Amino acid sequence: MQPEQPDRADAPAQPEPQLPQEQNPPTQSFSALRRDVLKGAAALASGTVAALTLGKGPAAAHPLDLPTSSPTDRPTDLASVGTVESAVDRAAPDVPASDESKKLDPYRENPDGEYLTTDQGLRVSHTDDSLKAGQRGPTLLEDFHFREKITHFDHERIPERVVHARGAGAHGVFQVYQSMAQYTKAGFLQNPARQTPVFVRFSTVNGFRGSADTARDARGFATKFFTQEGVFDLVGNNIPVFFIQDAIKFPDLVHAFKPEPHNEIPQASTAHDNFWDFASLVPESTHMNMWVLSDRALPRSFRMMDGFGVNTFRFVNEQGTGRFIKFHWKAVLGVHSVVWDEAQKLAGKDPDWLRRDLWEAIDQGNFPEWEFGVQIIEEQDELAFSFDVLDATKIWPEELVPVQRIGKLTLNRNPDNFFAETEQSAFHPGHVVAGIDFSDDPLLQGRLFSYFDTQINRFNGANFAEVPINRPVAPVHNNQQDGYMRQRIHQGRTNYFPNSLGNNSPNVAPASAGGFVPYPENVGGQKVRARSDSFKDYFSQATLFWNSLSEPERQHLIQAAHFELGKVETKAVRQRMVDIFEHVDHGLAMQVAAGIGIAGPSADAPSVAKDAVPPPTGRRSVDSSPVLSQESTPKGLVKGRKVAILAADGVNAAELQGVKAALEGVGITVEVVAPVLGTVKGAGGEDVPVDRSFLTTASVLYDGVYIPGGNGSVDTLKGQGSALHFVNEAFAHFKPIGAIGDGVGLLTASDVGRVLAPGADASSQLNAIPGVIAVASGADVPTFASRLADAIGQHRFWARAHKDQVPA
Ligand code: HDE
Repeated sequence: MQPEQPDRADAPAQPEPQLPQEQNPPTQSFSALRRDVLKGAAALASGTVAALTLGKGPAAAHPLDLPTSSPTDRPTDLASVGTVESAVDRAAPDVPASDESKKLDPYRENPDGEYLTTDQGLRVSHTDDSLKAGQRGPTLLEDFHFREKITHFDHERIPERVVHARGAGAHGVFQVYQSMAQYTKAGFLQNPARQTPVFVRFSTVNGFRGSADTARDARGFATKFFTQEGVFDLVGNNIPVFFIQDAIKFPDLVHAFKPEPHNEIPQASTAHDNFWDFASLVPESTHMNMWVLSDRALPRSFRMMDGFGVNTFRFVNEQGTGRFIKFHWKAVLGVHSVVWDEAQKLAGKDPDWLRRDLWEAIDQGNFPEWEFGVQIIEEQDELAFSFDVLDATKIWPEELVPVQRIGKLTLNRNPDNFFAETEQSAFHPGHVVAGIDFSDDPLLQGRLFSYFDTQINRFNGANFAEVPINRPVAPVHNNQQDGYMRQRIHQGRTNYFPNSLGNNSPNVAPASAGGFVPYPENVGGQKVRARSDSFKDYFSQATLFWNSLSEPERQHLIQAAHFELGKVETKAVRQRMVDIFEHVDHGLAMQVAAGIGIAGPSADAPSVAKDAVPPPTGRRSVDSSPVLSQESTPKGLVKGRKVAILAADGVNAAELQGVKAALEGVGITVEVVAPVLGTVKGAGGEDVPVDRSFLTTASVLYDGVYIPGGNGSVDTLKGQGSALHFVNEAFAHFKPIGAIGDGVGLLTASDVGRVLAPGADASSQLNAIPGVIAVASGADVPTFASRLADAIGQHRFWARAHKDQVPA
């Protein structure tokens, strides 16, 4: 920080801006950073996070810049984590804090208490009227402030990503559990004490930048590791396979799933003729289409989905030994989904649902976590499996190739600015570090070209790596120069290599000094436009996926196919898709056909995949993989879940507040929903604050519902369609519902009451329904709250019968 200039003596104190440097010097000493971490951790523990705001100026440390979890927090034994505690809660680590996460500090700008200036730093005295010749006269061209303000506004947009346009990002940290030196020399995978800062961007694939978060789609899961040896981008999805095998088909695929070109309809949806026309003609897409029709395409939260690198990469160790690998992210909270009806309603009620969830969770200190996993196949086993290891439409079943959990990712800080960070983050699978290399997977090979090209388009030039969010923390020295928006100021006379006038700097680095040396793979063969026969088993893993799903998941998939294909007007396309499903499973084909006006597979069914070949026999394979079912996902962690309490005047305030406090105590966000905002009067005259009115919220925004007792309250709610609908909808979406005393009456008054046998005791019938907890007035509130929290931890109760009788 520089001393204040005399002519600024009247201005609020402000540090001078600092020139960006190639290697950002630490802005704080380690001990100061440690102090901030401890302060931050203490604040988190005492719940006073809000009081700890960014200090002014570039040198101030953000208490959330640094992680509060340790590599030893490995939640391998999820049972030991407890039912409602996240692994992140455990003791803060005693590992060196890394100055790397401060790299954005020099670029931060905080207007708090400052004067408005032009882009040139000139203070502006008036910004609400343009400069005119007379109060009612024409605007003068001389008005540089007007022209700068409007011109800058006119240029506020950069091209949105052609795919993955809609996204949300967060900062975090990665730590490896133990050295992976046996397999890779990647610096960030050697030392469990090393914290590598990361920036993660989640996205949908199909929709435009303003589309809804909950569209049926794959989700992008792109991670930028700012390692000390350079940036490593793991640009993955939440689905482990892809639609196509060769990158040259990507433009066709994307054109087919995007809105149709003549009328730009539909937005963010594959439910139209073009997409399914393409899918029915490209059988290699079948496996991915099964995943997209499954619940995986409707994540409840970015925090509750797994991630996959999809393509096959290589680990290379110090000895030069290469191995095929696939990358995984395993969500500590488990993989959970919403139902399709809910997803569609969320798209209107809160199109920012997933973005908001991520933001709020991090804001509340419920830091999302994933374990980093790798599957490793030795080179000599390249041909040992029934699938080709280079085929991105295939998984490596975990039963055959276990996922080794090697580290943990924690997202602990929201961006300061969406555009500067999330929108401008530029990912590229070709950003690798020494120790990680590519395979010949033809999808990956094409991606290695595409992403650099796309960034040049988005940033109007090749200097995108100089934008603060993309800057490596490793030093950058090369002879690349000039171009749009060049930031770095190259010093010295030489800008070429080799040179003698500049001491041959910057010089190339041998492998021993960390220089990247491509893996010396043997390649050979004829130059052909062709595909290996080993890629032509299009269906066996689609069948494997189908075989692995639980019954509710299968029904959801069939309903999804009914919806998607039900929107397809061309009958021949619907028929061809049924014929494709016939290759996966006859029962599946028949059930899909039954919902879309098709009799069943046609006599032509074999011809939809003329060049298909069965998987080779005698190689390692499985018919089903239980881990692919969301039924087997971790459950019980409730932090960051949301519960609505339905109330009106006359509510039993003790029952309301007791349950609210207990749920909040385990990290659940609780909102009181009432007919109008303000307060409701408790039966004893207490004022209970209301968080949302029925008009401004909906059951789809919650994981569960609680109805406390209180005659007056429940009588009012029984007379409100919105309250009855709230209950119906939560029930039909399989959500936990709890009610105490009179509150049970709202359940019986809603359509849930129709599933009960008349005359018999309502409460005991309700309690027999999975996920419904109905207790009498005077029941022990903590016990009830703990049962409700346990139910929330189960996510949904798919086994709930009769739900078709209750309208959502
Ligand atoms: Fe991408 N993809 N992709 N993709 N992709 C892009 O790059 C591309 C593929 C993925 O949050 C684009 O910066 C080709 C597979 C994610 O910024 C573009 C092929 C997987 C993101 C591009 C694929 C992905 C992108 C558009 C076929 C999962 C968003 C904007 C060979 C492993 C990253 C951009 C972010 C973005 C090209 C296939 C994941 C056009 C040619 C497979 C998560 O370059």
